Amino acid sequence: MTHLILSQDGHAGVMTLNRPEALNALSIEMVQKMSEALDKWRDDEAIKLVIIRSSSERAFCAGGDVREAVSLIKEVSDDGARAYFTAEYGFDRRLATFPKPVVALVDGVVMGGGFGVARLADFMVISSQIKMAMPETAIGLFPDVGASYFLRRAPFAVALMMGMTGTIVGAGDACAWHLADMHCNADHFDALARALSQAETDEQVRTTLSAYESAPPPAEMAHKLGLIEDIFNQDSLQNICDAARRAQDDSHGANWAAALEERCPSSIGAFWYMMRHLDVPQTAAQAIERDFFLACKMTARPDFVEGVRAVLLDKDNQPHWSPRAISEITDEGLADLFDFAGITPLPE
Ligand code: QUE
Repeated sequence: MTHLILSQDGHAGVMTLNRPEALNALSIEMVQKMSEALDKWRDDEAIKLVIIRSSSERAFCAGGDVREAVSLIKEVSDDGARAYFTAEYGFDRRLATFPKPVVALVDGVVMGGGFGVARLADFMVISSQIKMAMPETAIGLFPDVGASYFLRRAPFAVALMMGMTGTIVGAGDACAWHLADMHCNADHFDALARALSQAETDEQVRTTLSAYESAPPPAEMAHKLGLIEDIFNQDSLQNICDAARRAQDDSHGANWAAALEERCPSSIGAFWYMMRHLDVPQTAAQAIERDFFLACKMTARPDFVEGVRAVLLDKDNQPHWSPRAISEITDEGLADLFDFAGITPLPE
């Protein structure tokens, strides 16, 4: 079975993710094929836009194939994950800088590296059934693929909440927080793709999209922005954890407090530090290039292999993190994670 189907429909180059048994998790082979397709379509005058979608209503894409990254570390070398991230982020950067309109049609699970693919497109169209998250703090990684850039479309406290806790967001909140561009009934995705394939100009892409837009379902968390700000706009990691614990009478507050206790302390700290202390990336490509350095550092630490073991391989959900708790995370330790001396950048 081919995990990526490439086709040309009218003026559109279409990529259909087709690995439903792994919720379309992105293997090196899939992202390399996607990169080759973009390189070909960039210079092909007959192609006026690109559409990215899934063959399955269960998932747009669950993320990077972190199982593959871990087997490279175990079988090749400590920096074996570098090959994985070179392929994945190389595609992400191509996508973010592609000169023709890219439309992602998103239904079902859209998480991690899959959220990246959807959001690095120019137009992210979502169905009412999406489950959207950046879940990497559960596996000792960090919200990558440019998340420190694109999550800022939402209020800052929401970006921190999503990145630190991996909270799953539905279509209503995704629209309310400007994380997606528009809602369209998934039953209309085929007709929308067909209509888009007839568009010859950027303007026609826009008007076609507008014609298929419909009201999203009600937001579930957006009315809790005040609570989210009270918790996540604290000036230290420990104060965020304490504020979440004080909010446990709220169902979301209880989930955030639990996530901050259970997920990887270094991953949570890394994202918080990146958002609070480092320069704001000016472009998605800049964010992806910084993420490459941090991914090389984070995947050379034991937490990544341990997190993938606990969540995806053994599925015992009992990871042993080191450091074990956020109370053990120091600013000096976090600053060390962002010392990129000696790491070769993401290749051109
Ligand atoms: C955090 C993640 C990922 C995850 C779970 C997390 C991730 C990812 C997958 C995944 C899911 C289903 C599959 C698969 C991978 O799960 O990035 O191969 O079949 O790809 O808690 O970052």
